[in-house]
Amino acid sequence: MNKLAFTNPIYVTRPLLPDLKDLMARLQEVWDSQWLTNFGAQHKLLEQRLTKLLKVQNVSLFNNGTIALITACQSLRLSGEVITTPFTFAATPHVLTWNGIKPIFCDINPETMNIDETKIESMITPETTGILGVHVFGVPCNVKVIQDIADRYGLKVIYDAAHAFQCEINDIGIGNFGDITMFSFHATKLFHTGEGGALTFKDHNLKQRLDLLKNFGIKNEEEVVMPGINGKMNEIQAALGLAVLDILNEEHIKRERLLEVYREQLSDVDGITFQKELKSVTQSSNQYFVIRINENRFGTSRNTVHDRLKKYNVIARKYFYPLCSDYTCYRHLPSSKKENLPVANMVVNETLALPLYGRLTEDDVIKICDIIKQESPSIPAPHGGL
Ligand code: T4K
Repeated sequence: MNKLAFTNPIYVTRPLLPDLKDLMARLQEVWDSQWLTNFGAQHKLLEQRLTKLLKVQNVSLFNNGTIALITACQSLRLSGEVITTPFTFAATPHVLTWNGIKPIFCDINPETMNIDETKIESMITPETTGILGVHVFGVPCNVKVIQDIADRYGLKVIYDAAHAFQCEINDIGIGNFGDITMFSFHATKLFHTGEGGALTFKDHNLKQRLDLLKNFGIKNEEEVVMPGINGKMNEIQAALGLAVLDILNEEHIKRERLLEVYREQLSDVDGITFQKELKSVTQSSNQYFVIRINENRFGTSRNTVHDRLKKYNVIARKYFYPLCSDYTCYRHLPSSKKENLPVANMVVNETLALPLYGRLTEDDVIKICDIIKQESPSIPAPHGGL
């Protein structure tokens, strides 16, 4: 391995870990209560704190983001077809399939990499019941236009905000848009509970329905009123979440600085572009840093940059390659045809998620950028001659 390579692997992310003593203090409360799951005190407190932090009216916690999204589709009684993006993690279209719904893949906007709102309307059929947008890498969809379309056609809107924790549009929490928004609290997310997730929504009536759906449909000891699932977050997950909340702000600030360094280092490189955020975004999620590499202008392909970084022990990720529309379970769908998704098919071969987490140093980021820039024939060799 090259002598300038990192000694330990630099992953795309690392979990935010509270001091063990702080976590133990919370776990002590759980132990004292002898209450491990089924809507305990930690669960209640985390729901309260997240309602405030996310600036939303209702939060319902789940054991993971995927089950939360499956339950969201159930709660709104979505059926038939739902229009979504192919440029996302596998969970997004899979939750539709698990609900017996056909995912209809819509092309994406090349700058935000989100569902192209100008193409949604042409994909609506009599079978369409909803739109499932993804705020990919934490950059919001065009929520206003999507809501206008939904209102005109009587469709429900669900947002997969797995990456968009604490993102705000004009100071409004991202979880206020659409009928329901899902957040993932997986270990790889800035705010996490190990595994976990949540739904946020404005309609207070949904709270009761969701609480039933995530607890087998059990209303009381003698009544089961709907075919629910087990989607409950347990007390240990919630306790971890509460401990992580206490150090979240510090992590945001550290990531903010690392993002500045990435942008300083890479903004003038021909052939490298960043995901574009709407001007209305007043708070970013700082969840991922994803670049696009145009092979013709940069001189080297995304795949080559990825492989070279790996030689230096930097494990960047080609999120979200392959497109969901290319999975064996979806490629037969008419909407999956490459000619229907030209932008998504181009973007998916150009994106690279670079390491971003608070324990990285600014020097680490500069070194990662040097390795990347060394790829470009138009740029002089970086310090130290890699
Ligand atoms: N919708 C979207 C748009 C999503 O991105 C996701 C999840 C979901 C829905 C579903 O939400 P959940 O049901 O997961 O709550 C990871 C995560 O497992 C997944 O949650 C996440 N999206 C996706 C974008 O990333 P992988 O396959 O990349 O995970 P993995 O294990 O390769 O982890 C990535 C890197 O993180 C590793 O190289 C090292 C580091 N890592 C990971 C774990 C688990 C750690 O340092 N410590 C850890 O404990 O999917």
